[in-house]
Amino acid sequence: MSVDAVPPLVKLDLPPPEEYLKRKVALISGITGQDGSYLTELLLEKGYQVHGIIRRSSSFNTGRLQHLYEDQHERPNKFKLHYGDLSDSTNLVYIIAQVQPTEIYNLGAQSHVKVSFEMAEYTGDVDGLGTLRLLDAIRTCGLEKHVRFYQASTSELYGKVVETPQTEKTPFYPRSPYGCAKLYAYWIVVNYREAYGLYACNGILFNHESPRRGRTFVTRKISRAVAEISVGKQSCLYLGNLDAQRDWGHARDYVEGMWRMLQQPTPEDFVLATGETHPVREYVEKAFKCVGIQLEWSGEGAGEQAKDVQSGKVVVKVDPRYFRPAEVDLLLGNPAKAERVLGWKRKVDFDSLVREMVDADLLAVKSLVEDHN
Ligand code: NDP
Ligand code: GDR
Repeated sequence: MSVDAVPPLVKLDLPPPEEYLKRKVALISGITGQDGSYLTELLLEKGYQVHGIIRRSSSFNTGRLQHLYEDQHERPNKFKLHYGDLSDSTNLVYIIAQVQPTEIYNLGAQSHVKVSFEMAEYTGDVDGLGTLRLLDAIRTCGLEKHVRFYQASTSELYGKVVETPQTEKTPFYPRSPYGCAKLYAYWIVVNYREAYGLYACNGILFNHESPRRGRTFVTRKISRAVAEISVGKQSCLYLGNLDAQRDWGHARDYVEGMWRMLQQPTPEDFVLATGETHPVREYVEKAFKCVGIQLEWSGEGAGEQAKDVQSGKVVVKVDPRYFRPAEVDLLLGNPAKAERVLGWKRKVDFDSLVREMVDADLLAVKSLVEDHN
C-alpha cells in the first residue's frame, strides 16, 4: 500500500483543496502569548475567522486578547477560543476536526530559555513533541493537502556562534533544552513537508518584543523596572549577563512576516531579523535615558553595577542567579531572503522599540499608583 493510500483515521466530509482553501480560517496555538495576540489582530483585520487554543488556568490568562474578545460582540463568529494543550493529542485532533482550518500557526511553547534548564523534559514534550502532535493531528484528519502550517522556530537554534550574520543556511548549535526541543520541531516540520507534501514553513525568528512581552524576558523586565524606579516604587533592578547581544525587533512586524510565509506558492523556511545587534547593557542604558536617568557603571562580571549619576543611588546590579548554565552570546540575523521573497521588512527600529516599551510601562505603573491613592 502506498503512503497516499493510507486513509485518514478521522473521516471528514471535505471539499477538494482548491475549494476548501478559499475559506480563511486560522487556528493558533499559543494565542494568549505576545505573538498570538498580535497575529490574531492581523488575521481578523484580513477577514479571517480566528480560532485559538488556550490552556485552562486557575488565574486569568486571556488579558492580551481581552480587547479582541470584547470586539466580537460586534463581529460574532469571527473569533473563538478552544481549551487545549500541546501535550494532549486527542484534544488536538478534536479541535482540528471541528475547526477545519486553512492555516495553522504553532506558536504555543514553554518559551523561556532559562526556565527550560529547570523544566527540560516538559519543554521537550511541549515544544518538540507538541509540534509533532499537531502535525500528526493534521494527517489523522486527512488535511495534509488542505492546510498550511507555520512553525515558530527560533534564532536559539543557532546558539553557539558558528557564523554571523546568521541565515537560513547557517548550521544549528542549540545551547539550551529549549533550543534542542525547537531543533526537533524544526526538523519534524521539514520532514513532514518532504514526506507528505504538507505546506509547512519554519519561521526562524530572532528576538521580538513589545509592551505585551512577558514580564520575565529581559527587555520587559527592564522597561517595567525603569518605570517603577522612576516613580519610586522599586529601588534596584537585578539582572544576569549584560554582555549577551541580541537582534531585537518589534513583535507586530514579525507576525506580519509569519502570515506572508503562508501566502507563497511553495513552502520554504525564512529568517526574520533586523540585521542589527545590541548588548543587554545598551538596552538598559537607553531605557533609563527615556526617564532622564543617566547611568555610570562600575565593577565587572558578577560584581558589576550602575548608579544614577544625578542621585548617586545604585539602580542596577548583576545577580548571578540570572546567569544561564550555557549562554547564547551573540545573535545577529540576515533577513535578506524574507525581504526579497516575501517583501517583508521590519518597520520599528531599536530606539523606538525601547521608547515604546518604557512609555507603555510608565503609563501602566502611573495608573496603578493613581489607583492606590
Ligand atoms: P509567549 O511565552 O508569550 O507565549 C507562549 C504561548 O504558548 C502562550 O499562549 C502559552 O499559554 C502557550 N503555551 C505554553 N505551553 C503550552 C502548552 N503546553 N500547550 C499549549 N499552549 C501552550 O511566547 P511568544 O508569543 O513570545 O512566542 C511565540 C512563539 O514563538 C513561541 O513558540 C516561542 O518559542 C517562539 N519564538 C519567540 C520569539 C520571541 O522573541 N518572542 C523568537 C523566536 C521564536 P499561556 O498563556 O497559558 O502560558
Ligand atoms: P532569550 O530572551 O533567552 O534570547 O529568548 P531573554 O529576554 O530571556 O534573554 C535575552 C538575554 O538577556 C540576558 N539576561 C537576562 N534574561 C532574562 N530573562 N532575565 C534577566 O534578568 C537577564 N539578564 C540578562 C539573557 O542571559 C539572554 O542572553 C527569547 C525567547 O522569546 C525565546 O522563546 C525565543 O526563541 C528567543 O528569544 C529568540
